[in-house]
Amino acid sequence: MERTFLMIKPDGVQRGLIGEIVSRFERKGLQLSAAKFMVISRELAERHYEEHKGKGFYDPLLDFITSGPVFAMVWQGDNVIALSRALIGKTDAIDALPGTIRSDFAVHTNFNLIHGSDSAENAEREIGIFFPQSEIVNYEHSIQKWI
Ligand code: D4T
Repeated sequence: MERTFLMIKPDGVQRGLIGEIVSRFERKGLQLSAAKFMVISRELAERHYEEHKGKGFYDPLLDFITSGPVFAMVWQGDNVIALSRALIGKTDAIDALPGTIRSDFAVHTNFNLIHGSDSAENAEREIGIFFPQSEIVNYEHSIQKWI
């Protein structure tokens, strides 16, 4: 089974969308493995977004992601990386398909509510940045046989 890192960004928290967003992943049948409500340090933000260093939106992105609390999570399930990216929608809300989180709630690319890992490699890297092994909960998700 695959794992991914999802994070409701400061705009999603401030707009009161944690419950709405989490419920979409729950209803899909994915399994929550870890969650943490926290304010990201500058150093952690730099590690998380290192692939964007040097781009025009990098500094504003770091300012934004450290500007308030985020809700960081690990989810697991078959194809969870692609499935969660599909539920989230394209980066720019204009391109996001109706019914996706970004289409339903986001207006601007820099306030796009949630991050989702885009590859297995990045998922493991990001999970490792945010969660020590001891905070990841392994348990039997009894509905899995029906998903
Ligand atoms: P994240 O990584 O936050 O899940 O977003 P995406 O995977 O959908 O998009 P990304 O990595 O290309 O961008 C990371 C982050 O930067 C913001 N951003 C992006 C921005 O403010 N302006 C831009 O032009 C782009 C491309 C939004 C998401």
